[in-house]
Amino acid sequence: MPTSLLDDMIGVGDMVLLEPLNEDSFIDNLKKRFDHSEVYTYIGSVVISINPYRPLPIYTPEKVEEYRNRNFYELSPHIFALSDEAYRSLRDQDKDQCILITGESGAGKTEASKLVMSYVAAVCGKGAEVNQVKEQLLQSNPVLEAFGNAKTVRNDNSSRFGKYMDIEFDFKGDPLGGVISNYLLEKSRVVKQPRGERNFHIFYQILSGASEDFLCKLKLERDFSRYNYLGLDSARVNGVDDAANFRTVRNAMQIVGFMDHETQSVFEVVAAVLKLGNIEFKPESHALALCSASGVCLGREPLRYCGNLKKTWAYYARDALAKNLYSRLFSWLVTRINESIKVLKKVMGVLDIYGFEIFEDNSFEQFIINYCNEKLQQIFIELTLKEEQEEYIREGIEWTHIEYFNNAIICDLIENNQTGILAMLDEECLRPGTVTDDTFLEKLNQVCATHQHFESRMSKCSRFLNDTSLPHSCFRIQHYAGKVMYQVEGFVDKNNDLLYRDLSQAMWKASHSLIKALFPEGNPAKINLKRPPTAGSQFKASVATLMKNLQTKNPNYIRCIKPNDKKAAHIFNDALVCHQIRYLGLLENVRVRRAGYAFRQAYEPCLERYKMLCKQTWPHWRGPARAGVEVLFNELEIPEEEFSFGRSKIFIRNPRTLFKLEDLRKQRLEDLATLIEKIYRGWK
Ligand code: AD9
Ligand code: MG
Repeated sequence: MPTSLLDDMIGVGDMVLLEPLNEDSFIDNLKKRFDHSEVYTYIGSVVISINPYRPLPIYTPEKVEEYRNRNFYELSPHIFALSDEAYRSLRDQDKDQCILITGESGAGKTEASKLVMSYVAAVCGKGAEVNQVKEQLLQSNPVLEAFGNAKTVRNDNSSRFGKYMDIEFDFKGDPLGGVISNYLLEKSRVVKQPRGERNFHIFYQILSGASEDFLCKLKLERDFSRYNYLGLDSARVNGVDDAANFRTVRNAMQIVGFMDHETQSVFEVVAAVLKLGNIEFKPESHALALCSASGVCLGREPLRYCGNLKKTWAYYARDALAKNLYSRLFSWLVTRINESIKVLKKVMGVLDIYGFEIFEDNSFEQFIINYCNEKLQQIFIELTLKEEQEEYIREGIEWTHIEYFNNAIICDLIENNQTGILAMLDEECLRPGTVTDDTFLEKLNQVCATHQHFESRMSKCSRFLNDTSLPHSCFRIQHYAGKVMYQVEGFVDKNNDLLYRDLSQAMWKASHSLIKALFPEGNPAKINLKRPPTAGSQFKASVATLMKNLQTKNPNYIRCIKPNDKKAAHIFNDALVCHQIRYLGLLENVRVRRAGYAFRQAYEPCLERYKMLCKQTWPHWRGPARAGVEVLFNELEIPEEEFSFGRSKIFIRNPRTLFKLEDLRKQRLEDLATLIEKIYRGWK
């Protein structure tokens, strides 16, 4: 199949046009494009995005203008084209949209979500009021990133929480506001970070960027190494200016609408968390005392907590308090931002979660993060097919169902109400008697042993008895994106997420009004003997709500791919990319798209593009566009089985037909050019 010279060089922009189609050609195409700084490629309307790991000059205001109001396929693939399409469908067809951004950690999801938001902000409405709304929406990003992102081994700016933001528009398509939902912050990071990683950015930002005066007020010292919670390695990150970022965050908080005293309170809590980490307990004192004397600024009154806790428990309680304080502060920030930006009209949702991750040691947090990614993959599968099917039905076209790998089975392993891992974990956490991580694992071994995607050496199933790569204290899940071994240690505790009631009460008694507000359950008048829901079940419920919400909207997909493990520009690791396109199911995606009708286009633009190929339609066709396309296809003798006339669009089955049209068009243009040149020469 001849493709154009340009395609040979930089690859085809839409994988649907790739000939032949196989894994090698798929990767080769991505690589060619990547080498030519073409980081976006389509599969139909799905955008594949490869992280360039360097600034590209393709997000300028001029580019925005270029993509504005243009048809999806008219220009080279770009995240702006998808953003434009989504925005216009929302504005003109009144269809709620959602943008689903997936990919593993470091693949570029967060950057993509910001690009979508900034594109939409650039093209929608003007005027002082609208601009203020836009600014508030955009500036919520630096605030949440400072508090919810951190440097990990995989990504220097890794999201440690999931975020879904609905941007709300009025009937004219002007933005009115938004609502943010956040998903489980990885709060264990507050007290401990894996080697080579950092705590949340805000801690380093405040120490680097706050004035002497402000630090003094907060009773903080500038030196990171003074704080136990900041760990020792990787305090500075290459290319990251913590001090400058601190100014950005403060400015953003102001734009979002935080009052000065609120900002002050927030930083006081951040300082309190840092100082909590430095509290030490003497072996002989079996009492835990959190008081202002120890440097924790929790209000004017000294705050004391005395209980009969052993030393290890004292540290445990201290860390539990720090984690709770911080994660509640985070949720409060989200609520507070929502207060500034909330209204309810037609919406465009942007989902940017933490990507699938495999570390050396994987714990409860990775389990939750990877579960969330399973659910998103699941919704991709459901909605891609659903959308595809619906379009055929809408347009009155017949089509046959195509099989697809379905990860529902893995979701079920995790979330099944009776036999899922989360249910097992909850059951253990609620069971009276001695409950440990090991008893939880035993239970898993009994219930999940025969599940295809579950592996454990202790399981009754003898499949893994001799697998020495799988320690006794671990279980392994074969996720859609790869096998992950989870250390069971800490699961029960993290799922329980209990804070000693006395500590909640102590916090509630603080004279610091924000801290008091963060611990409402500490109010003795409101003692609730019912156990709070576990971390796992809360997460499951919020993910379920999210999925329901997404299903009511028209989906737009950005599939992010990470080209290398080095966070480096210009490196394209074939094996790594191959692994990702496999688990993302991208090849199947192309096949589904092709098995039905590879191409579809509304009648008008189709006629516009090809009318030069037929005398009756060139240069003008008077009549409905559909009839024009009919005449055109007749004249070109395109076999009948190759296309279908839908209600508003022409559907073309085989990409070859499209190639043929394109080639004819190119030929015709060349002929015209030669002709014009001849005439021109004749004149001379
Ligand atoms: V995680 O699951 O939150 O750990 P993400 O969100 O997928 O991950 P992120 O968007 O944070 O990854 O991208 C990682 C880094 O890659 C960014 O900090 C940028 O330095 C770099 N990046 C990503 N996308 C682009 C881009 N379009 N242009 C330039 C980019 N650099
Ligand atoms: Mg991210």
